Amino acid sequence: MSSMKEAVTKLAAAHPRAQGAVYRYGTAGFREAAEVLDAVFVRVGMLSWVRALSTRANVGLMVTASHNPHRDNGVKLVDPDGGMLSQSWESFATDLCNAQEDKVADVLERICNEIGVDLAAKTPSDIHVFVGWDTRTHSPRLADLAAQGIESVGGAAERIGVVTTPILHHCVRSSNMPEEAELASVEGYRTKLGRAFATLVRTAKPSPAPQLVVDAAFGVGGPCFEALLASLDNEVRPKAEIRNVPTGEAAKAQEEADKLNNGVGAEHVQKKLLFPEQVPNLPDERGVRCCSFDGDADRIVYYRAMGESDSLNLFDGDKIACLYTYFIQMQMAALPDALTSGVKVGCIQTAYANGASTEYITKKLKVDAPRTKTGVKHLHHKAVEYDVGVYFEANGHGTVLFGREFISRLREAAPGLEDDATASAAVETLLALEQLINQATGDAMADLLAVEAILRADSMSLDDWDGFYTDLPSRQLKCQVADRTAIKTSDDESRVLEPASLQDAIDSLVAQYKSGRAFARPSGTEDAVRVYAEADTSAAADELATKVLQAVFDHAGGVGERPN
Ligand code: G16
Repeated sequence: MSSMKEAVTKLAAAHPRAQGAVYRYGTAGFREAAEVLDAVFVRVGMLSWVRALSTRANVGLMVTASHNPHRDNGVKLVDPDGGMLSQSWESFATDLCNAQEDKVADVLERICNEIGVDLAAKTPSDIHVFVGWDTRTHSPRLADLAAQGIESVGGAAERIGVVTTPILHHCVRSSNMPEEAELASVEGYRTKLGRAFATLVRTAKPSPAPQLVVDAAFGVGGPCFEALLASLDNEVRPKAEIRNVPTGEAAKAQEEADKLNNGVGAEHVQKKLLFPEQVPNLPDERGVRCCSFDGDADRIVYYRAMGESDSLNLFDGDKIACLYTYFIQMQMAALPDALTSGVKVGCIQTAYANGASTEYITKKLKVDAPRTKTGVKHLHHKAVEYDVGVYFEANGHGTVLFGREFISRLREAAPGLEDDATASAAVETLLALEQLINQATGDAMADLLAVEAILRADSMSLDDWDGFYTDLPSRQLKCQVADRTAIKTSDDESRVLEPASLQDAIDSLVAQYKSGRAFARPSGTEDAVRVYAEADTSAAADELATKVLQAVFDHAGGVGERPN
């Protein structure tokens, strides 16, 4: 047995799979209770190095369970272009993580043979796997296991420490681009965003920065956003106050761990339509602009308390996508035809997108709005088909991808536009947006700065933004079933294929509601089935969602109490 094979087998044996565990690659990678993940981490560490060798580029591995409760953890694998691991590799990851301990080396060898990687060949000195982790108490240990996995197959792990998921994506992407390689670090991330944000704000009409309250969900976004804010020039820095930030005191570690995503954060606000704790402080902060990150800061939603009853006025991922698309279309309209001819703009959504947002994008902005399955990996994949591909999930996960050719076209044209101030400003704005908005994945901090810059640039109030369209009332619920993998859906997840009786039940329920729409799908990050319903009134949407949830419970083996 070669020494590498021996090292792999020894490490796999030292960190066996949890008894009876079947590891599934979900919406964003493996995600489970932290205590059953040791085996997964050493093995995905090994695989990430194989991926780096097969692409001859740096890749990344992020330890986080994002919006899940603190007890869970997970891994997000990042490809050389900064996107999620290619879907064609998900089955390799699944095979490796589920292999018997003494077969791990064989499965790894089989994968290497299949893709033509020789692990025994001389290790390239300039390639590594970036490893980052969030603030969960178990994350550093799991990151270390991943690094041991990488090193067991001769790879190099570059530990970048406690970062948001999008910072890790940024580092990987930049490190593989010669023109950006010097920015492939946490400091480089801040420099890049700071420069682009300053450009956008300086070209805007002068107006005082409005008050903004940020709920960091007791996650990694808190310390990272504090550092980012501190690095911005005084002159342009948003007037943001960050709340729900872990103090970092060891004595409070468990107490704060339990607060992560618990009654706070983007998932709580967007799914439950409830304010997070402490944000805003009412009634003093009625009408104040607020936003929430999720646990690893790759999602953001905005909101404010409105009216005497302090109802929640939500600006979810759909509204952010509409703001981006509207603003980009405005800049495009200011460009000479030669720069925009043949340029395709699209705004990608999922089945969760509110019908009113889709209508605004397609009818008002006259932009394509195709839908994909849930999961940014699917939206991202579609967005690259456009020269400007805006993509957002309603839960606040999204970004804008600018095609390389379109950006080159703008860069080359810029010097010749000096006599046309409007066109010149539009080019500068689009180029700065491409630098500010994360080109690899959804990024709460980058999206926050982009939204703030756009609102300032266009002198837009929250009322103006809110007035783009009125959401159709909707409700999202979830319940547990015995085996959620038994539920199969259509490609766009709008219909259940198995069990067929469940879709029949949903169809007959939807038919009873004016403007009714509903679907159910198994979550790829939690042990739950999610239900979405829309109808003409809030009460009707709530009722339809509850009835569909009951149908899921009845037809798909619900566990626990029947929802009512
Ligand atoms: C991940 C994915 C998102 C997805 C979310 C929920 O987000 O990156 O694209 O919308 O899970 O997925 P599901 O409905 O399958 O549970 P995060 O922020 O949790 O990593």
